[in-house]
Amino acid sequence: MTTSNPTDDRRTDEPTTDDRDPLFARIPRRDFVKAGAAVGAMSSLAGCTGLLDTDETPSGADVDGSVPPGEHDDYYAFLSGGHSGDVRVYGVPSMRQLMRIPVFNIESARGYGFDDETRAMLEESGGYTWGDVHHPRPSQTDNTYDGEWLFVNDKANGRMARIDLEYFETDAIVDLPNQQGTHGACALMPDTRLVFGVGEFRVPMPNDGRDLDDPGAYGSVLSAIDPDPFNHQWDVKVDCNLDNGDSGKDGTWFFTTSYNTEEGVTESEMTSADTDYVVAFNVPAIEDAVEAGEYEEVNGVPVVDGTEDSPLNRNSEPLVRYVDVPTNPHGVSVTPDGRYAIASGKLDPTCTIIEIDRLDEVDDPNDAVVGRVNVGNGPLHTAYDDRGHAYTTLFVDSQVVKWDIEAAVEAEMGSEDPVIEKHDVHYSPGHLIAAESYTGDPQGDWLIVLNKLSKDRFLPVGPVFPENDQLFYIGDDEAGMQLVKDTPAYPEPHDASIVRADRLEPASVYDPDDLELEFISASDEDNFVERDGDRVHVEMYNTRNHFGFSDIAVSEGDEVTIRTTNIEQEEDILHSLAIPQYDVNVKTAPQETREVTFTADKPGVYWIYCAYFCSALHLEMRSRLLVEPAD
Ligand code: CUK
Ligand code: CUA
Ligand code: CA
Repeated sequence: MTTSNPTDDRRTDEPTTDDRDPLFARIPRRDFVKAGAAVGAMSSLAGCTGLLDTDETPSGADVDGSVPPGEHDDYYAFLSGGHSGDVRVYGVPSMRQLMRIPVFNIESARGYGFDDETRAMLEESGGYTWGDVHHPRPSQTDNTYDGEWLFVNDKANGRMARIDLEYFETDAIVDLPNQQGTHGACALMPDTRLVFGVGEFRVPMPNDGRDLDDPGAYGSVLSAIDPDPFNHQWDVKVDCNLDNGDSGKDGTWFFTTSYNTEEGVTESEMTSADTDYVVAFNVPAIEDAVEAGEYEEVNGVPVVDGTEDSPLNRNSEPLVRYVDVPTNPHGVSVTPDGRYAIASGKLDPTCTIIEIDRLDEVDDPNDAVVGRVNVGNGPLHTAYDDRGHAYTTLFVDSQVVKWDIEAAVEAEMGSEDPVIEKHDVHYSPGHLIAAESYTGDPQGDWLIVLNKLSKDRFLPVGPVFPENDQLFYIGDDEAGMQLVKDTPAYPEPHDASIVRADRLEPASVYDPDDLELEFISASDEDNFVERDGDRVHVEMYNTRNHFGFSDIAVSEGDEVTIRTTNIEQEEDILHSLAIPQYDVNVKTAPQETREVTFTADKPGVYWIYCAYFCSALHLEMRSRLLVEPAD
């Protein structure tokens, strides 16, 4: 493997300061030198050439990405957990993992899937115990992250979920009945008016046993969801499959790739054609069709016909435009200025550039293709900085390639000239994401490359390897891309979003008004045990170091509901209500009320305890569940 990371022309002058990057402002000069040495040492160990010659004085941009103990990162990164079903929150540039947010999985430490409310949410969206999260995309206002929500897909079961970024918790899941694998996920920009789930697997519609072995009759849909409340609005149906998706910046077009225009069911069928599509959905035109009643209802959802032969596509304003691109593309992403949609070739060594405004003007959508740059082998995804550069992952070459977008539009089709630099990554990268890359205003400093394979990069831990998320500093065009650190990741992140920390305002305690269940104070009236036949309802507070009741007596066979409030005012003091052998563990953060229902089917004494280490008397924070035998 080769790199063309420039080292020889490295500047040796004083560090530059960059107002946009607060890290520069707070790291004194001597720490830059230390930082540079650390990077140099790491890169030589790793056999990664051309990062830094430690004999040289590092330039200002040789940032090692370290954040001193007690200090905070500049960015949040939200990484998808893949088939772990969660989302992970990292700080950037430290790459410290700060939190995990369960979404489609159950997670005992957060009580997620254990209390009645989250259990019902998972049950009502299909009752699955797992999901496959690929694309975490934050909401935006005016093409800027607004810190309100994060939307994610479930490729395993055709669902989308919404994460509330005040509480960092999943607050809604919607099942998309006409979609089997929801792959791409993204909101409609600039203002998150809709959220889209992109259907990857072609299936009969409805998928009720008809057309079992008639793949020609299968189809996929793009599903539109109202962000608040999180409910399904409509689908638009296509013949081909759909893969990744991204939104234009002005509320008109939504783009997806399709790698199976052949409508095949085997790998060889799916790769038999020379070209596939970027599928461009004209969202206002589709909404007009829905409004005009031009749809068929499938599984209770209005489905608009966006297939190639649809009469709705023969209007002056087609609902869906199909742009030919080389075979089996993968990622598609819109440039920060909203001008171009760029599709990565996967099986073809190029990225195809579509000029978005031209889609409104041209008769043949292929006339909207204004550039095709030869980037290298296996291009999968493309991210952007604030200086007109695109960064594309090359899965096969295990590299990231940096190229110039306008130069690629100027250059001949298939030219390599727009390529500025290639840098090795370790190994086989899928997505990459630059800070606020998919907004109107990328930050241009940090880039995370999500490598599917780590091979030799970490201590061996058996046959299931961690992935390797590599952090690059990309803020110095003269020095080139600089590899700053490797970060092992539990399987398996696919994509990420990086959001400036000051755009979020996370809560540190709950506001009881935001919760459905009523707050239970320490007063006697609020705490009671009520029996109605064989139903027992308990309400009790919890705090350091006790529960509202020291005993709860029930009879074998009772259906017991315990509602509990953590009445602590102080942040970071959590308690849980755990019941051994009853599979109960409900976490309550300060001012939070949760409820759990179970059947007391085992007679005996069960020590209700707190599973969060909350104080010196944490072990004494206990209550007894006494289950009287039935006979
Ligand atoms: S991703 Cu889902 S297969 Cu390239 Cu956006 Cu990994
Ligand atoms: Cu409360 Cu431990
Ligand atoms: Ca194909």
